[in-house]
Amino acid sequence: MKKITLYHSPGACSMAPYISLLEAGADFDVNIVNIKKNEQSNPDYAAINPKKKVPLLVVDGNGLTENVAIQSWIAEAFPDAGLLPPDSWDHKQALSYMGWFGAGIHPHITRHFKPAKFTAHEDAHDDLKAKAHVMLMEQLTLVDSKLAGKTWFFDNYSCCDSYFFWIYDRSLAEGFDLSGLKHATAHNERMRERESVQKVLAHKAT
Ligand SMILES: N[C@@H](CCC(=O)N[C@@H](CS)C(=O)NCC(=O)O)C(=O)O
Repeated sequence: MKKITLYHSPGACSMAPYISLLEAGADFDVNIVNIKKNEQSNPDYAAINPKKKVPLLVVDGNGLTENVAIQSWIAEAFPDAGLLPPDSWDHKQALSYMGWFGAGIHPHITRHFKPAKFTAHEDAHDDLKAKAHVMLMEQLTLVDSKLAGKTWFFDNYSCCDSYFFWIYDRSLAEGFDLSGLKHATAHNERMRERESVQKVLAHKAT
């Protein structure tokens, strides 16, 4: 059996693979890297993940970064969980969703959360945040339309659902009003009923 360790910070995007590992019934450890305490920059962690980000998945001593890759690995390592659609086209559509969430949506949340990372001018922060908000809402509205009439992104629950759960939840934490996104909001409510999600939400940093 493979030794699997997920490096995770509560509230961070590492929630998505954490949920997927639980959904897969995997035997794994969780090591907390609290980004609120900047622990991702600790030399010990930077030595195993020079990107200084979570998530990091270590499998038998080998590290894998980037949500899209980690989620894909989990789905392939635990095929019985059906975390990616079996049909080849749908499988690529699932990768397309996850690529979008990671590269096309997550950065807007980061810009809103930490504008100081993107400009040295404090008087530009409000403008940067306002633009990030507009761009984020545009993307979330599009995701909302994709979820119309659906329970999950595909016929069955997949790792796209855990990834979007984090996007939605993190956007709420930024204080955005998402109540107009009816399908995405219903998706979030369905996700919150899952045992895996409840367990991950209950796992706080110590
Ligand atoms: N492209 C990466 C993004 C990872 C990422 O930005 N993680 C955030 C947490 S949500 C992080 O570790 N931030 C710490 C920092 O930027 O210092 C992925 O999808 O895995």
